[in-house]
Amino acid sequence: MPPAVVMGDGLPPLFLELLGPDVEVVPWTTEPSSADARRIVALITYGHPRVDGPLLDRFPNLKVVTNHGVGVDHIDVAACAARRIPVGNTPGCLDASTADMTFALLLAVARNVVVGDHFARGPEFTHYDPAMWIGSEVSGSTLGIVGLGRIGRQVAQRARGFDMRILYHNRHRDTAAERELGVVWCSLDELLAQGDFVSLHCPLTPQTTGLIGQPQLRRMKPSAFLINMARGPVVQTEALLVALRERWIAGAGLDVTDPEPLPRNHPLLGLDNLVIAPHLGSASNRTRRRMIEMSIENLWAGLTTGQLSWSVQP
Ligand code: 8YV
Repeated sequence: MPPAVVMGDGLPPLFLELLGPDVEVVPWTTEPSSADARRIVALITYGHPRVDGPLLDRFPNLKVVTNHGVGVDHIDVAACAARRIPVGNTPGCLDASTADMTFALLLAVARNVVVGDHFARGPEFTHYDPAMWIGSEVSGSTLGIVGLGRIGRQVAQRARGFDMRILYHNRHRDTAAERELGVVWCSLDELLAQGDFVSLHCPLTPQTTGLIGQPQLRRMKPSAFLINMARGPVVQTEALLVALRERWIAGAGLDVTDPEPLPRNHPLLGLDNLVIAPHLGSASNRTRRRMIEMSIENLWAGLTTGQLSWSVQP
């Protein structure tokens, strides 16, 4: 049998190794020749390339779109469904690593880990002064989780270890989580007003786009920190810039930005009350391996039975 031809860009060596010789990977293109386009039976979305109706229409033999990752805001899932092309993703396996990273950013910004690191390496650090780089205590503080899905729950579990009071805001109340994790539902406004840390874990949808803007940042305490582990456009970038500059809030930890990456001369990048990571939520060895395995399982299911192990509904 000739290898199945799939389109995917930037796949790391492990991905190619696990795909094996039965799959030929060709570079991502939105303008294939019609002969090339007919060969493509699957799209592997690695690192969020846009998939929409016009792109799908270029590939008449497409059987599956398999996404490396859980968030599918870059894929028009309804357009796929309309063409009977299943979309797979990798839920669950990245919850723990993303929750770990949430706490990495939260602790880093609250306890001056990054600015302290720069200082400790620099020429100014000539003697120890107990008055320097005093941060905000995480233990015993109040955490507000926006989006108590799988990842939000794992964040709550970790927060319990820090003796935090945990508020959450979700479209629906989760009484099981309230019982199991001791989390308390409240309105977004109340969560913003009470949280010492406000941590975003919702998917990017029309409802969550721009969710955190000037009025929401104004509602937060001047001592509070915003953590965005969701998607950049959930936070209005210009509003966050003003809030951090003018100290409406104490600081922010961002794993994602809008745009991503920010232009290299963006003023946010000059602020020392911001800790920023290049979208590392799921970037641990174990998680990345599992994401690849799940993407490949979905790929083969799409090419054979059409019934994916993990599929996204429109
Ligand atoms: C991935 C992510 O880095 O799962 C997600 O939604 O954003 C990340 O885990 C990304 O999907 C890479 O393909």
